[in-house]
Amino acid sequence: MSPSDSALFETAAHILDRFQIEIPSWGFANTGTRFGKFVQPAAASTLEEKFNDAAEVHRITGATPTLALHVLWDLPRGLADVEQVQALERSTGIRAGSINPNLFQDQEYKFGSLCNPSAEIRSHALSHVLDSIEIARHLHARDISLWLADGSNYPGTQSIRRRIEWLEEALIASHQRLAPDQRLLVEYKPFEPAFYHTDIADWGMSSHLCRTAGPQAFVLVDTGHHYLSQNIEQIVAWLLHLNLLGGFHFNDRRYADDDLTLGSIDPYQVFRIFHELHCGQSKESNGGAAAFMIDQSHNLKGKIEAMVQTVATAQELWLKAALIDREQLAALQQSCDLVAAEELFRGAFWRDVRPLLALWRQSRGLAADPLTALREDGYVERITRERAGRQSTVGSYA
Ligand code: RM4
Ligand code: MN
Ligand code: MN
Repeated sequence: MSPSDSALFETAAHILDRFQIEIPSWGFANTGTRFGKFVQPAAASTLEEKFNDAAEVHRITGATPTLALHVLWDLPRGLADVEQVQALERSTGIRAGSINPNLFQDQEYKFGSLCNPSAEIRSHALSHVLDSIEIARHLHARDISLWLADGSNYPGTQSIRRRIEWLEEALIASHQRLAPDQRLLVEYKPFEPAFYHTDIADWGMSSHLCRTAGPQAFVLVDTGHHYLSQNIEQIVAWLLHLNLLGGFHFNDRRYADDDLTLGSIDPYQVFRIFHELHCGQSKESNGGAAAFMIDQSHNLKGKIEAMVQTVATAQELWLKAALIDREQLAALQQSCDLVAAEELFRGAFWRDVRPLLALWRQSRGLAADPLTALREDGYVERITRERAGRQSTVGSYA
């Protein structure tokens, strides 16, 4: 290696060593669309299987030490299931990541959870959030990640204003229960399942709610939760400016909340978001305090393969964006040298960093090509054999 190559490698290694991304337990389970599910024999159906699959992804990529958990799906008995999670943490080396309350599946949430007109249902929803905070505390999980399906389908059928007040009350009460090292992440989404109004529809509403709740509440940006053509990197820049960026749910989309593999449709957008994060803080950390999480459902692709592909894509785009010469870019921006600034930016995007990543992987005892390594190590074949025949429940739309 020439001196300049080895300096570049050192810089890249420093960046990659610090890059971690959280994977979701639901990414390993059978999921589908509202029209039905195509079951996969290798899909995880128990929490143990989800932890094992997460450990395999971490073994191959070295970048996914934590697993996001959904309370209803992964800890159906609430606090009573914490011990099992702790045992799985010990046996797999994977730690519990963000804790996701589930306020959208119970029948009583038909007209909303924290925003339901019924005080009784609102209080039931709030106690589930408080239980989730307690679960997170026992698991030493920093983040409680809140997504509400609340909203309405027809104009005039709900009081948008009353629901804002109920939401504020619930988030203030939730924030009071946080331990000093915990955070409440508030996710927004413009529509679906509600099709007329959604109670937390965009980053402005989410920002207001975080500010009202307290200093440990932050906005969660799910890349699929925007209207088409919205400038997500500008939202990220604003949230960084306001010190309100809590984290991301990464995925890609073509039309709506498609939950496709990160970078499969528009890798340039992910690069642009990553550039804002690199601008926002020093290169020391993984986007500052912002939690990087994947929120994808792999309906057609093999689940573990899709997850490994996602992590490798995230690493490539993170590294490309990290290597932008930001000093030179700042000078070009200052002098309004538009084409030169744009070419520098685009040039960084087009740079092939895969050889650098392969070198880094080898230097850290990982396989140079993670997807080939996954295919060769036999894990997926083994679980396909072991788990086959156990998934018989096929959900359908009607
Ligand atoms: C939502 C949102 C949440 C996820 C649920 C299952 O669209 O992205 O983060 O937990 O789906
Ligand atoms: Mn999400
Ligand atoms: Mn979503």
